[in-house]
Amino acid sequence: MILKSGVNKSRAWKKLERHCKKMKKLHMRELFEKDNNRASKFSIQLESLLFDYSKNRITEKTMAYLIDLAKSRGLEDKIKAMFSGERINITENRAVLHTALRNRANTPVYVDGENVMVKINEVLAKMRKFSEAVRFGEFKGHTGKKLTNIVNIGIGGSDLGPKMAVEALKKYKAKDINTYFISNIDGTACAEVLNKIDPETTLFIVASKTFTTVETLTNAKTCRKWLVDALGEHAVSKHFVALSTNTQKVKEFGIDPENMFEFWDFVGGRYSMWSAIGLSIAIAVGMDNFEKMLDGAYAMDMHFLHTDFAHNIPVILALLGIWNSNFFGLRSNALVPYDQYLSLIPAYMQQLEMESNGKFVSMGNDFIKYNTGTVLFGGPGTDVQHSFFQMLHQGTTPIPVDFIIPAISHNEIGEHHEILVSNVLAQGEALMRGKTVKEAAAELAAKGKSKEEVNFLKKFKSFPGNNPSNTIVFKKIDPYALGMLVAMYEHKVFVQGVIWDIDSFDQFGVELGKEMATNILPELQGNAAEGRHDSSTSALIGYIRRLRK
Ligand code: G6Q
Repeated sequence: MILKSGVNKSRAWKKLERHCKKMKKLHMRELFEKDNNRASKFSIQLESLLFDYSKNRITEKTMAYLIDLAKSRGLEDKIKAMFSGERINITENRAVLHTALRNRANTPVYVDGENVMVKINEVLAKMRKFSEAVRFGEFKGHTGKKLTNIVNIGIGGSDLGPKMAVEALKKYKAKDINTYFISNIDGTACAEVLNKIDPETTLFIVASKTFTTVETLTNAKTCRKWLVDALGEHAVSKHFVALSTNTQKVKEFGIDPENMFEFWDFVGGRYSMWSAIGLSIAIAVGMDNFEKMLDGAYAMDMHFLHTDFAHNIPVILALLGIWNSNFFGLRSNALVPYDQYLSLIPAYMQQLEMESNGKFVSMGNDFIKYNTGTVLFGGPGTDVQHSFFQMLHQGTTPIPVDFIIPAISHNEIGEHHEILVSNVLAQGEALMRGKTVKEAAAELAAKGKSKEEVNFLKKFKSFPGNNPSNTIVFKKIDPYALGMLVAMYEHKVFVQGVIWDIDSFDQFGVELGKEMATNILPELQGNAAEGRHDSSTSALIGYIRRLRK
């Protein structure tokens, strides 16, 4: 039977709760000592990607119970429903088909009887034609110059994906193309980019699914004015393109629909970098590389769709997250890529996870009584070892970590990469093993510390260990590996949403603040009488108005 809500009341959940009580008494050190095969037992390889999850507080029984939980939620059918275009985003009555965008086998995918692959392929072809024309200097600016500054104007899902991917694939970028991203409504974001570029050689890409987002439209208007002031109104068609689902609004903004790259409401914002939203990626690294990224994601999609749960990377990744959060009560996760090119991956995944699964109403329309999405934060290693890692090692609550590391660097200089790799491996081992008070005391004594010093310092120098981590290794950061990696996390988020019984594809939570900002704006400008606010908000409006006078 598939439970509609109240997953925490299910038999599978209760079994895990009882099992967890026993597991809480075990230290991972003991689990490793008892079983030499633990690493191979708890790791999965897909092509060059190795997912090692052995450093979790699990046994074979844990995994069997977790898989039972997934099955009891009807996960297999839900996965099929997503891939086949069912309207699984129930609050917005939409299909969820980012997988169709990278359906490299081109098998038909139907929404309301229409094979969406036809229009997906048309847009991919249009992206290829345009990105190549820009890259090879055939599509020129108004004054005949090559367009070498590409400015993506978008926010949230229309910014984070392209920005992250362009950074991750920097090594593949055309040397003469500079890519910029303007997202924040803060005028500084616009000003800082406009200060660096020349209108004659700039292409603005206005990326907005709805074409109604205030930040994007405000930034786009500012950039349009800047361009028109320099080159005149006739220049717009050579310097502005739009990526959107909303042709009407694109027209109203003053961009010719000929210069629009379409996508559709079955593509969620935070799942959209595979669509026309990826145009800046295609221009920066070339359409062949963009398609290799789609190929990598497709390989992960096929693995997710066709592999039994026990060997299915996104499924296991998701279940471990639920195990750590719902059963051990660990409410945050760190994501730490040991690769400078992946420095924006944590911000990207933060939106993916927290916007998708930060929900409190179930698919059955009830308020949920168990924890759903967890906090995700992170940054590139080794930098973050010198900031938040202290808390991972000696805080009062463990924080599960995902470590991501390519075996080979794009910049093999001296020993840099080996030092980097030794650090990531050491962190995982240290977080798992820890150091007992006894071990700390012995070390201090061996260093010649006095008995008093040893007694005083031994607890400070001890580490509890038993902190879960996953390690994801692949050969090298290339477009294909990036595609695999992102698709892996997308599916993880989906699986967790299914188990928590939430709609992972809406984001109503971002709306309340937006509405209130619309009301506050005229009050701040002195164009409207002050509305009804709490005393703190009123006082803040007053104080800022006084400072701005
Ligand atoms: C993502 C969200 C959100 C969205 C932005 C921008 O899933 O929907 O981050 O991408 O709000 O929206 P537009 O693309 O419509 O401007």
